[in-house]
Amino acid sequence: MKSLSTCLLLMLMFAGIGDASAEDGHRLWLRMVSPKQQAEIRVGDNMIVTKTVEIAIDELSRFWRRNEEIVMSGSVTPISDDGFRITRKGGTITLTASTDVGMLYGAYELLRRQETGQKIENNQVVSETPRYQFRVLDHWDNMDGTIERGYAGRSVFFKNGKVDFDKDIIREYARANASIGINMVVINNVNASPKVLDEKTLFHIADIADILRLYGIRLCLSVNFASPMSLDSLKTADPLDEQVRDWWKEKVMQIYKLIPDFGGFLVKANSEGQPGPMDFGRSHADGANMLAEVLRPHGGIVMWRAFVYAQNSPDRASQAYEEFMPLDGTFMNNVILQIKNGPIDFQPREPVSPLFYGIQKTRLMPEFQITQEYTGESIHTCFLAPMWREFFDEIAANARQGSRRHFTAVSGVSNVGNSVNWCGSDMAQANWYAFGRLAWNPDMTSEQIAREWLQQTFSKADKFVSPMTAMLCQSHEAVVSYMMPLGLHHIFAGGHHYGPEPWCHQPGWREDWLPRYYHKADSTGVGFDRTRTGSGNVAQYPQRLADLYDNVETCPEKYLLFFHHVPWNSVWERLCRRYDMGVSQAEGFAETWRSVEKYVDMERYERQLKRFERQAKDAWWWRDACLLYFQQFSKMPLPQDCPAPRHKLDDLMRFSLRMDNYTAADMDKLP
Ligand code: GCW
Repeated sequence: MKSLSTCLLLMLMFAGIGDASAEDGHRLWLRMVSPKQQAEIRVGDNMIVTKTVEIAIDELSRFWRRNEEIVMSGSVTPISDDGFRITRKGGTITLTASTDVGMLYGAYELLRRQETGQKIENNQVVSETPRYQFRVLDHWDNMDGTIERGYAGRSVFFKNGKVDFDKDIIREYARANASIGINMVVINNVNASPKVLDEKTLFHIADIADILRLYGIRLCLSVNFASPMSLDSLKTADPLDEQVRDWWKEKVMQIYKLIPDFGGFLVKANSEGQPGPMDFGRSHADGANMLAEVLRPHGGIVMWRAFVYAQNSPDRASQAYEEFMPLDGTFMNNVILQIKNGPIDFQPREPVSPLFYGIQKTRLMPEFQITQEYTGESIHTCFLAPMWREFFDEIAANARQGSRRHFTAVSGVSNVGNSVNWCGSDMAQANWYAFGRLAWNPDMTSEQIAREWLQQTFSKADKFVSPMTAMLCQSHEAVVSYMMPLGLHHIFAGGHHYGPEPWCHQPGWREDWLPRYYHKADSTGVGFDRTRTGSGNVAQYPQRLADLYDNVETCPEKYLLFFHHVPWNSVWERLCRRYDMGVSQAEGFAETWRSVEKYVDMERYERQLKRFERQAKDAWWWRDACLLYFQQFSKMPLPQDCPAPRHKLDDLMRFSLRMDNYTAADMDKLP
């Protein structure tokens, strides 16, 4: 064993991270305070001290405040997948890992336990390995610096068409990711500019990769399938064309020369206007395999998105399954199909995409959306862990029924931008945190995640943590209730996805971009008939689920209007009550927040209070807009004990919200 005081100099390099400063939210959940005297960390001789291990040592020596000494030790028997083991014997805690990244994860686990008051008992063994091999954050950042569906400012990677970043910010970003186990990031939008593969651009991207690598994170890129045509004037991007294959081969070699641990490509092909193999008469598999083949020798993967839907199809929910099921078994094994959790598009609630049950011979990864495109952007508090848990639980429940799909990766569309608190809203940081924690261990409960996030981010006082945990864990259901209860979905206006516009009608627009395609409200009832006698979508599910969803009596109420068109008299009252429940929950959020004021610093308190107040108003807006609009068809009165609407339908219909990205400054312009 050698003492590590020699590493102190090096540690100074990382000073600055986590220093006490004004509470602007920038420090995220990493608000650790250093002890007066740095902890001494001992390092076993069997360990190679890489730069990543140095970071682990630095974090522990600066922030470990307990009396136990820490010994870091390489593992004699391998611990798989960057996992770690923590044991305590008397006053010595031993952290064991087989890889340097495992050591770093172990260090963050120790600090998390310290910060959340979880003791490690004598002789206790804490042993963890991540459930999924790739835990991926997808950024929808454009090279001009804007972020598609981003509500937290501009890109931290790009500006004015170029790679442009602040090294300290990228280091802090990487550190935050590593602290929750994220090990891959895709830094650019799936609607990808070919320019990202330009040699000059790659050169600068490599600088970002150099920083991420220290924290065990592999950089990936979204690629435009027609890049060979745009960048080098090839006549085609046909994946079976020799020249095209050579082009990609060379490009990939160029990338690996600059970024030896490059993770791979994410591809949105033949979807929403993006080019793809089908433009050349080839299949998704032809396209994905061509890229997989050139990446394979370097250890890279292809994440091929299954988010496809053709114009004006009878049921958008069925499209991806129809397109991808016939291809199952034809993808190379370094291709992972990246499938959105639900069959439509990141709605507040959807059933699990049937592809997760159907696909058997291809690797899969769910794609969640951390950025709140459809759940209130950076204004509404909507803690998404319960929603993601619902997904994992349904997959697990179905696995017990015999049809099972093991996936090795999980991805989430990031909510990070250059705003001072990274996510635009302080509460939205919880979703970044929850994504990482669930990608590491999908068995964690939402309460556990909320609790530890709150303790680290705000205060450990139980009078703060308990009510706020309850509130966070309720928030997703509340959002579903006041926006789109009982299986309603996509009743946003085309163009923005913030407020309600169930009436939205734009001549010439694609039908499946308009709310009425989804709610199908008419004089006979409401909801999308996806039964066997309707669109037939239920038949894409395994028999047990298909039967369950097909029958209006057994269909879970939360999916009722997703699968059934039901008469008004059977649903009207329930609908009204759901909306009201959502509204009163949202009103409760502001109250809860006021009740914990003394535990929160001024800046974050005020900033968040405004948002909670807006959220409550928006809940009313949603409720009134939807109920008054539907009432034109139901012709039924609101139940007697339901409060009178606060808005008039005409006023709401006249109000037009044509902005994509809100800032808090816009909040007052809403109804
Ligand atoms: O959710 C929708 C968004 C688009 C997005 C697309 C996708 C990146 O409205 O902005 O494009 O899905 O996931 O490809």
